[in-house]
Amino acid sequence: MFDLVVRNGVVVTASDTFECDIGVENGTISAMARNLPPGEQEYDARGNFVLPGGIDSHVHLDQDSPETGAVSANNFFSGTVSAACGGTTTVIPFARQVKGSSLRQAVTDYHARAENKAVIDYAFHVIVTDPTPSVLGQELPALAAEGYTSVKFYMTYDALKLADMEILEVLEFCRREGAMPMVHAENSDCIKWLSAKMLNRGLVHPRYKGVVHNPIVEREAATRAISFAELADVPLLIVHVATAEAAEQIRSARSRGLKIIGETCPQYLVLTEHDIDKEGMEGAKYICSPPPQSDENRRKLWQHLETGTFQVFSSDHAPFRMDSPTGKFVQGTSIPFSRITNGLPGIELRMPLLFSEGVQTGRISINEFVALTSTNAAKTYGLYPKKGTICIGADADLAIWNPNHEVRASIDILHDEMDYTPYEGTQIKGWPTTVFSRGKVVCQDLEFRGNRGHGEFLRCNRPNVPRQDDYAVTLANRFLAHQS
Ligand code: DUC
Ligand code: ZN
Ligand code: ZN
Repeated sequence: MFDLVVRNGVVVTASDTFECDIGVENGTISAMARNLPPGEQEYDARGNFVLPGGIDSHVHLDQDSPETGAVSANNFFSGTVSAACGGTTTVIPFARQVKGSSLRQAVTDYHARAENKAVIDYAFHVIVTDPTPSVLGQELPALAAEGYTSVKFYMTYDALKLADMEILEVLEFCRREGAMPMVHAENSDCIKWLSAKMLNRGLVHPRYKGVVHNPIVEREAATRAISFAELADVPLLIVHVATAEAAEQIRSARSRGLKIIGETCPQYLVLTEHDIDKEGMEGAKYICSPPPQSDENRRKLWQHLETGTFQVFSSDHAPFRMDSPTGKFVQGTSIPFSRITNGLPGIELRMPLLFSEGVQTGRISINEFVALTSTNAAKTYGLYPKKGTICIGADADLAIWNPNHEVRASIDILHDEMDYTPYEGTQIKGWPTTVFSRGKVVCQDLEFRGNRGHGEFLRCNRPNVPRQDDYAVTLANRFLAHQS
């Protein structure tokens, strides 16, 4: 007898859409067929899609800023509750090295933050800020062997950024060990130079954040990062791509056969510079790096999403409250745009926003939605097929998706302990009404129903970066999805 049978749903993976029941034993999928025998628990998914739970592979949970004193609004409990209630069943936050201390120390520290709190499964990327010989020679190889197989580095922020030689050394490590490098690609000096120009003229309103992060700033860094990856002969994921200019660089690199992977986020597909332009300090709600850009840029990013430039869609959830002395205004309430804490919340609305704005509008197929929100991240970070798809042997992480359920986005319905959502008032059509993590209900009808500490640490295998045509969902698939 199964522990759980999910019946009568339309199962969707990155490649297929079909009707069948799903039998679950000990948290994993053990049967997929029509008319399965009964389970101890029965769930009727008739009229709904059954999707693999989402993987949010770019989230900052309980990640404070030692430089400014800003404190994340989410610990691993509230952050993962919020994720689960939006259809996500795996998160990959960061363990950030503080310059001068060890990476191992950072990993130990973040484990302590997550243990007994996370309600869904989690892995960690490491952030390298100080690639000393012992970090490169001992710590990183040992951590990769233990399941930390993705390494993020920055090209901006004084406390975080690496010099070109350091970047090449990190990429060399990734090549040697088969680890996945990820980069925040923005040119630090361009930002500083433009910021000084604005501030010297007294141009301090949040709107100037967008002016300073001119699209050239991201394009310049993305181009160089791609060149470094080509030189080191290693795949590279460019995180939170905000501009069509950087997306063009990714597309061009991929067309040359390089394994350059692009990630974008809801804020770049839904928000624009008009949001940052709001009265007074309202614009602070939309301050992140890189910030949303023009309407035309947003339109082009959608085109890039539709045509395969991006493989991963993450939230870059970085929650800092407007009303907290350690939030957006930790450096003061009358401060220029450059001193407002960077980051937007988005972990809960990531999947509903893309479903509503992408699938319902016909911009992407539901299979592409699954690929972008779950499957491709699992492949990229070595979690596939335990996570990221629906197949026999996979974890029973399932999001029962009601395509007709309408929700008006509002801070009142979210679970992330924030005092605002940048998407307030947005009408969303399609919602994950029940979410299972390893066969256990974690969320039902927008309410958390899981258990603190249910989430387990996932050791990532070496990434298997697929060739381009394995990532791409075929046109035939898209055609079929639109027929149904
Ligand atoms: N930018 C980042 O690089 N990280 C978190 C938040 C942000 O806005
Ligand atoms: Zn970043
Ligand atoms: Zn980030």
